[in-house]
Amino acid sequence: MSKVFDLIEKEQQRQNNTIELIASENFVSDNVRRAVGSCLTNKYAEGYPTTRLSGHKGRYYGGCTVVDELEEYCCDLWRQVFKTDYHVNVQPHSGSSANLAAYMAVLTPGDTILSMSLNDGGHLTHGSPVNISGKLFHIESYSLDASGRIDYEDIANKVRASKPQMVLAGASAYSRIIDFRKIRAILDEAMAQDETYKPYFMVDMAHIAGLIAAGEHPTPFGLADIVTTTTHKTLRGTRGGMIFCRKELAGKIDSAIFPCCQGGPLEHVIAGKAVTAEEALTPEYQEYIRQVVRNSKAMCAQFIEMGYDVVTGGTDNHLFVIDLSKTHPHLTGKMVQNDLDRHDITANKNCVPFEKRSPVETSGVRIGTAAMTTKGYKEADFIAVAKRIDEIIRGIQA
Ligand code: DSN
Repeated sequence: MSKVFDLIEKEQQRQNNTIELIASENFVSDNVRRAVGSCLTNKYAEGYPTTRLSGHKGRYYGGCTVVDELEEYCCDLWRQVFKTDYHVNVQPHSGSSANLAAYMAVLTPGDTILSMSLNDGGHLTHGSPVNISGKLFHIESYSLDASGRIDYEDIANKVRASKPQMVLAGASAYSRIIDFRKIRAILDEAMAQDETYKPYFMVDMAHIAGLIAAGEHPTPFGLADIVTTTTHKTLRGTRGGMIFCRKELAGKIDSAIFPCCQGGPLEHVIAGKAVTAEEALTPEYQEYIRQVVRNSKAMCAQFIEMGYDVVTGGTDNHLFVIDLSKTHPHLTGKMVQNDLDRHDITANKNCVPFEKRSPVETSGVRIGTAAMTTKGYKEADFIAVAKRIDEIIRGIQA
C-alpha cells in the first residue's frame, strides 16, 4: 500500500471515531464519492456547453459532448433545488473562486463593498484585508447590535453614507435568519432616492444553502442579483462552488469564471455537484435539514441552561457560537478547540462580536450540527455531547 492510501485510511479512522462539530463540514454519500472519483477527472473542457445561453458557448477541446450534457443537467438540477430561473454557473472550484468571480463580474477594483466583517461572523472572502477581496476593493462593514444580531439600521445608514457598489449578505458564523427582504428594501429605497445609484445585492449563502433548499431559511432568490454558495456544507455534497445570477448578468458571470478567474472546469466535481443536487431534491434530504435545525436548537439550549453565553442568545440554523469572554475569561477558543481535539471532539475556535483576542486565539467556539446529523444523531445525542463538552471545558487548566 502506498503512503497516500495509508494516510487516507488513517483519516477515515479519524472521521469514524470523532464527533464532528465543524459547522462547514459534512459527510458525503457514496454516490458523490463515486462521481468525484470517476473517469471525468481525465477530461479537459475549458469553455461552456455548446447549448449555453449566456453568449459564452463552446469548448476549447474536442470530445466534450458528454460533459456538455452533464454540465447542463447539473445546472438544471440546481435551478430545481432552489426553485429559481436564475442563470447558474457550476464551474467555480470553491466558494472563494465563486466570490472573486462575482466581484470581478460586476465591480471595478476600488469600488466599495459593504459586508459583514470576518470578526463579526462574515467570511474571509467578504473583504478581509488579507484576502484579495480586501486588497482589490474598498470595504465597509456593517455592525452588529449589542446582542450580536445584524444591525439593519446600520446597513441603511452606511448605504446612504457611502453608496457602496455592492452590498453583500452572508456569513460563516451567524446563527440567526438573515433578512434578505429587508436589505433589498434598503437598496430599493436608496435607488429610488438617487436614480443614478445602481448597487448590486449579492448573497453568499454557503452555510445556509441546505436550509434554503429545504425551506428552513428564507430564500435570497428573486431579491439578490447574485447568489454564491459552496456545495459541501449543509448541502452535504462534494467540495466546490456555484454562482447564480439574474439572467441579464449571465454573460458577465460566465466570463468572470472562465477565462478571468479559472481555466478548465473540474468535470468530475461537476458530476459530484449534480449527484448532490439529485440528493437535495429528495424528501429524505428535506427531513435531514429539519433534523439539523432541531438538533442545533436543542444543543444550543443545553449550553444556555448550563450557563454558557451563546452569541445572540440562541440559533435559528445549523450553528451557534459560544462566547467564553464573560463566563470563562481565562480560556481562549484555541485552548478549548485543542482540548476537545484531545477528547475526539472536533470544533473550531471562532472570533466573537467585539472580539478582543487575535483570530489565532479567539474568545469563542463555533459549533455546528450538520455533520453528526448525517451520522444519525438526534436531539438527545447532541444534548449528551453538550454535557461532555462542558465537562471537558471545566477540566481545562488555564
Ligand atoms: N471557512 C469556512 C467555514 O468554516 O465556515 C467557510 O469557507
